[in-house]
Parts: sequence; structure tokens; C-alpha cells
Amino acid sequence: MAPQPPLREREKTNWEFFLTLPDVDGKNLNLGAIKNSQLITPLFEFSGACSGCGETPYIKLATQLFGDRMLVANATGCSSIYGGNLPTTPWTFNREGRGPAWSNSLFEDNAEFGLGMRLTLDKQQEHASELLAQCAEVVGEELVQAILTADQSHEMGIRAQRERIALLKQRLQGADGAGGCARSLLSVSDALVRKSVWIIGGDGWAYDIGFGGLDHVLASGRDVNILVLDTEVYSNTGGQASKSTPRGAVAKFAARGKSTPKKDLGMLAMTYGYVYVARVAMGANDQQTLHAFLEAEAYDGPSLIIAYSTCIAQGIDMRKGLEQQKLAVQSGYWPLYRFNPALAVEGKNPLTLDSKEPTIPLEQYAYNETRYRMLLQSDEKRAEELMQAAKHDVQARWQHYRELAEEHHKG
Ligand SMILES: Cc1ncc(C[n+]2csc(CCOP(=O)(O)OP(=O)(O)O)c2C)c(N)n1
Ligand code: SF4
Repeated sequence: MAPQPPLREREKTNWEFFLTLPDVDGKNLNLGAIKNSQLITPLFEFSGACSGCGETPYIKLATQLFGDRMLVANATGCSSIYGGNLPTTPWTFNREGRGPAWSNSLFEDNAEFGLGMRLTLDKQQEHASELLAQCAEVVGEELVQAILTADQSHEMGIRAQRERIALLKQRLQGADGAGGCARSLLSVSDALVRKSVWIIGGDGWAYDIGFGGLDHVLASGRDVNILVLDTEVYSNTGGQASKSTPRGAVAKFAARGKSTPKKDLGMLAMTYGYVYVARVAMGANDQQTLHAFLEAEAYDGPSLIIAYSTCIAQGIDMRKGLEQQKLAVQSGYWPLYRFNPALAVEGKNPLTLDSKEPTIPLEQYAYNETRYRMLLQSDEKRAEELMQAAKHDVQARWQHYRELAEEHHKG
């Protein structure tokens, strides 16, 4: 430890230099490669989360990929607290002034809150398209058609549309005497650029208290992206058990170790058939995480990403969070997969398993964590029984996923 003021003086100069470094423009980069994605400036910085928090890297990644067009509905929980400790906020904007629009509603209605953002955007876009058609004489038929038929399913398409909208604004501003049509269109023309709606929260929200709404939003078929930061407990209120807590782990309200297995939220969502679902763990496979985020966002429908998030409530060495995620995957506890309905439309198997058969025993992963180890100390017999049951859960789930992944291929 050292007195802070002299350090601050020295770091001020470094910081000022850092701010002069140019931002990397993603225009000519393949953002599907992890090293390129990490060159892009994040629009989420300096959060108040615990050191080593496993939730924040996923949010940071989302802002690197989509931050300049993101709207975020944030459920109450750790992410709304470190993401909104007002009057400061870690959500920021780029040098062009674009950044995520963020808001927090309630713990129990966040999915519906985000759906409202989607419906509003869709309505605004519809209204702007109608006005554009009415203003064709002022704008020019060619530009009208180019805007209305633009392919905005990828980054380059969105950039091209932004340029068209800039040209549209120029023409509208110069259209003296065109009357209400030009003025009205000018006020809503930004709605013609595709936006990305993200509904973010923890497992207490997604698996339990907000589940009814989450299910409703998945069923709606609307183009939203749901990111579940799965710490397997209610972290922000001190670690209460949720339906995501695994069998055998100790948590508040599960002091003798949770006796029932973790709810399989991903499998529930997959049964719809038209929901994109991915299960990711950045520490185990960062490239798979990146693929899942890009695919989820590009999918024109509801997407659900369930992200393994290490947390102080699990009782791990937070410096080794990424290694622990790797062990979770190697033990088969956390299979990585992507279920992409767009593949089914092409007659392919929508389910891709992205991790291999378990290669280490479950104990090697679980007993690195206090939440499992403490039961061994307080009630060894019960700990062993629950561990056996948990191993069975892992085997059964793995086999089920593998069959699903192979079954469709045969078909
Ligand atoms: C209806 C309702 N019940 C309880 C709370 C209190 N509360 C705020 S955050 C939170 C825990 C959130 O847990 P989770 O969704 O898992 O997110 P995490 O903190 O783990 O990221 C609870 C219980 C609340 N805000 N609203
Ligand atoms: S309690 Fe857990 S989820 Fe919350 S900020 Fe700390 S490490 Fe992250």
C-alpha cells in the first residue's frame, strides 16, 4: 500500500496519453476473430463490480460488438448496481457520440420492459418507412428504395445504411418548402438504422422471478437478445439459492446443499424451435462465446445466451475464475453449445455441441469451490450422496445433448 495522491499525479499523465491513442475502426476487421474483437473500444468501462467478477466481461464484449446501436433493458441485480451506480455509469459512448441506451426497470418485469423497447423501435421504423415513401419526390426514388431494401443483417450493411441516412438528412434539410413530410421524416429518420435490443440480468431474474416474462418474450418471436449472467445464486442480495443453483451446492435457503438439480433453461427455450440458444463460458472457449454473441445478434428472432459467470458467492479464488470455467466445461458440468434455428431452415441440425466429452471427474471442478466443499465439512455423508447424484445429472445431460446433436444429423 502507498499514499494515493502521488500515484494519481503520475497516472494522470499516463491517462492523458492513453486518451490520445486512436480508436481502432472495425470497418476492415473480421470481428469473428477474438483478437480483432478485442481491438474495438468497449463502451462499458470502470464498473463497480467485485475484482474478477465473471459477469462484466460478457457485457464488455457485447458493447465492443454492438455498443453503437444497443438498447439495454437491465434487470435488477448485480449488473444493474455496478451498471448504474448513479450519478456515475460505466456505460459510455464512442467518439461519434454513439453508445448503448441503458435503463433498469424491475426485477420481475425486465424481459417485458425490453420487449417494449423492441415494439417501440419496430413502430418507429414502420412510421419512418411510410414517411419515406411519401417523401419520395424530395428524397429521390433511388435512395428511397436503397434505404427500404437495405440488408442490415451485418456490420457492413449497418454502416452503409448509416451513410444513406446521413445523405437522406442532407436532402431533407435542403428541401425548403417540402412541408411537413420532410420535417416529420427528419425527426424519425434514425429509426431506419437497425438497432440491437439486449435484455440482461442474473439467474434469479431469468430462472425464477422474471421467468414468466422471459418465457413470454421468447414465445413472442420478436428480435431481442437475452443475456443471462448465470452465477447460480442471487448474488446481489448475498447468495440465495435460485432454480439455477446446482445439486449439492450450499447457498442461502439451501444450507444442507441443494437437493434438486439445476433447471435446464436452455433446453426449455430450445423446445420452441425458433429461439436461438447458446450456452457459453468465456474462460473455457472465448471463440465460441464470440460466435454465440454474433450469431444471436444476427438471428432475426429471440435469442438466449446463458453465460457461466464466476462470482465471489461461489467461494473461488477470483484470480482463477477463467480456469474454473474451463474445469466446469471439462468435467461436463457446463456443456457448451449453440442451437441455431436458421440451420434447421437449411435442413441442417440446429444443435452444435461445442465442448468435448467430460475428461475430468466432477469433484476436480466442484471441490475447488467453497459452496461444494463446505458440505463435505458439515455433513460428509450427505455431501457424498449429493455428489453421486450430481455426477449422474452431468452424465444424463451430456448423453441427452449428444443424442440430440447426432439425431438430427442422421435425419
Ligand atoms: C420483486 C423483487 N424481489 C426481490 C428484490 C431484491 N433483489 C434485488 S437484486 C436481487 C438478486 C438478483 O439476483 P440475480 O438475478 O441472480 O442477479 P445477480 O445479482 O446474481 O447478478 C434481489 C433478490 C427485488 N428488487 N424485487
Ligand atoms: S457479487 Fe458476484 S456477480 Fe456481483 S459483482 Fe461481485 S462477483 Fe460479480
